[in-house]
Amino acid sequence: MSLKNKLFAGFGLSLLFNATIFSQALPGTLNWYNGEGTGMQTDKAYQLLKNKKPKAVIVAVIDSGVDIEHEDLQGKIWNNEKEIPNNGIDDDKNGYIDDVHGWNFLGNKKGQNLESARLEKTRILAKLMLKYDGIDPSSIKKDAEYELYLKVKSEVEEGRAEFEPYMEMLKQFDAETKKYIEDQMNYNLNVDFNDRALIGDNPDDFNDIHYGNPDVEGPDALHGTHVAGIIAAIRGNNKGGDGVADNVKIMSIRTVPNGDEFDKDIYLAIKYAVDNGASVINMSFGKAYSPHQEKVYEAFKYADSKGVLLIHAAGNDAKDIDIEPNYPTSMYSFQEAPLDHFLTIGASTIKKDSLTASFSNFGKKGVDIFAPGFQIYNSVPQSEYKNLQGTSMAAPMVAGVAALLKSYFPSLSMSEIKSIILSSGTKYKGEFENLSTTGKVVNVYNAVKSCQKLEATKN
Ligand SMILES: [Ca+2]
Ligand SMILES: [Ca+2]
Ligand SMILES: [Ca+2]
Repeated sequence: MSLKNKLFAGFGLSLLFNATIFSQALPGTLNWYNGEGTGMQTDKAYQLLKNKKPKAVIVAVIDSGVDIEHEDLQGKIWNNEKEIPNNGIDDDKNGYIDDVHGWNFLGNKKGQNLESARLEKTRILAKLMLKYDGIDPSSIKKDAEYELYLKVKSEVEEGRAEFEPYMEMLKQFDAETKKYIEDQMNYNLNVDFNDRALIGDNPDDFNDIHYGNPDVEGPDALHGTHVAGIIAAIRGNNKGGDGVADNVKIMSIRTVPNGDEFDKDIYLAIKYAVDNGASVINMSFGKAYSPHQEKVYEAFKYADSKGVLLIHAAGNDAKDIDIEPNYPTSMYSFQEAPLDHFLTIGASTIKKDSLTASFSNFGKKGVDIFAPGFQIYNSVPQSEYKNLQGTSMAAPMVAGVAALLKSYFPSLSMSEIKSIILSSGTKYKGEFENLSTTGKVVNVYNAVKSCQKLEATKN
């Protein structure tokens, strides 16, 4: 990929977060994702629900943080009723002090927050170079670890070589591009940057869990606030966009920095969400390497056993994830059986003749279904709004749908709801058919009709 393309695809947070940013609403696209045509038919589905009373559902947003004071998220933020804020006491004894709206794993007790981090390949290289750098190759055992060392070394070196020349001409770039290049060189691809020093724990010790702080917004909540808005933004108030679900509470769990998320934070975030009442967990993040994938899978199995639905963005590299995984995944090499409560989501567009978003990952086994992830106008911090795109936006569409269905049909299990989301989607013929297990785009109207039928059999 050329630098220009990379910068475009990667503007601001996007390479890390699977999103591309546009600053203005595009004509004719406001709330398209909830509409008819290629949309999810959410608005039409609400006609079927007029006389039904919903029950609030908690959705955990494991992300960069959420602006919980956003005007379009008022009344939509989870409140931990059993926790008294700011008294320095873990009132509900869940292991987290003053966690009123969620938790921030990327911070310390002083209230300082980690903003930028290395990519996982950079972290792996930093560890392995202590063992292999400067050692005569003929004396080294050529095992899998050594192969990994060579691979990440060349990837990090290639990355740095690509950005290095631009460091000399930073003045020519706008602020956002300049920051992107500097972040790559100083943090993401810098083996010498200790990205866990501020937090102070050992990221490889999963028993070392007393870290973080209650600041669920953090220094850069753009991505997480947009994700939260797609799920929950107030509908029909003529501000920003409409959320998918009208009776949800967002639990913000800050774990995703500008750089790759840590497996330990993801593991703990999932456990936190499950133990504190979330029914759905949105995961709009991903990375190429995952050193503690067995532990992440353990957390997934825990969520699965409790009937909590995990929803993961497929990623934005326009690649087949059946061949090259994007972690976390529903198909770990060591996994005994598929998880019942896991969905991987690709991104679709408003246009029927180019339905697949050009950046979206795909996979006949690894991606379950597609949902709108292009030209999505919704909330960003400071009560503002932006158009973003990415599979990061498609995943919360489905998190919103799952929450909507659970809120209006509480007698249905999450496993039944997941099956209905997959079976009730709109099928499209042609190439699109082969990009996911279902070949479909989510259809809320059909899903509600299926839920009504299933609910009737239970009464
Ligand atoms: Ca607590
Ligand atoms: Ca407290
Ligand atoms: Ca709104």
